[in-house]
Amino acid sequence: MPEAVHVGSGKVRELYALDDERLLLVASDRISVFDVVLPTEIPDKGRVLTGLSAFWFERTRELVPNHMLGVREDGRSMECRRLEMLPIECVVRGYLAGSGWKDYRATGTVCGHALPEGLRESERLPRPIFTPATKAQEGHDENITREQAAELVGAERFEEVERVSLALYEFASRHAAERGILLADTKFEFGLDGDELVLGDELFTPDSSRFWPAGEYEPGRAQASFDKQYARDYCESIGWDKTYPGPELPDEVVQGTRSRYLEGYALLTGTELE
Ligand code: Q0Z
Repeated sequence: MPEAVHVGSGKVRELYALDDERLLLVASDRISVFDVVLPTEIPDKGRVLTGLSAFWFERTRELVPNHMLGVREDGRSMECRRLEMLPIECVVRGYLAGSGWKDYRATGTVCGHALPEGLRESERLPRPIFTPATKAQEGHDENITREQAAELVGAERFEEVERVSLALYEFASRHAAERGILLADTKFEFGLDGDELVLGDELFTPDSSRFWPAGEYEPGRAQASFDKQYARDYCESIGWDKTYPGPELPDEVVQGTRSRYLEGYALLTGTELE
């Protein structure tokens, strides 16, 4: 039997089967900006993202079991339990950004949650909300109502993933806020091992969450991204039209972006990446 069989690709990650029960999730150093993967890599980005997921999986074990079996020596590869994934993305929003802000501006609601009038872009919500989405094979996930989500996974399972998702967000947003970082929103993917609900995929990484520096927070506008702002600013400064292929990044932008990832990792985990 070969050591690992490639079974899937994300924009910046690869998935391999190790055997019938185990997968290997590998985070690359690739970076996507405005949804396009750039030709230039950010050294250590993969190890930062896998290290962050591992940090959070270890610390949230009492809230919900997760798929992590271990991180390999390379620091970027995580061995996981193979799950039967649920067909919804579980999103929690504490602030009004991205598609949540778009939907609110158009309808005054997000995924069926009625919200107060007059909220501004990036504003903190009265309380965090669970806003499920479908998993798009290509393109962007589409927000769905709680009723649609309950139809896809069953009413009982829906209540469970909502309760667990809100508890996870509460735990991580408090941890982050104590370290000067706002967790605006985040996405979870759950699966089943038999009848047991298990948290899978990645957890509270900058690719699955919006992290904002608390010191620069100002509602009424889009917030600077903790990790990618350097790269985004550069890409806009050269007039790139945001279609494939993206531009090469100059070394100073690579180093600046790498520093932000390492800084975020150190702030959140209290340790430097080895
Ligand atoms: C995760 C994905 C990636 C492409 C499937 N523990 C699990 N059991 C079963 N399936 C998955 C997991 Cl994590 C699973 N994805 C997302 C990740 C490349 C797609 F690295 N798809």
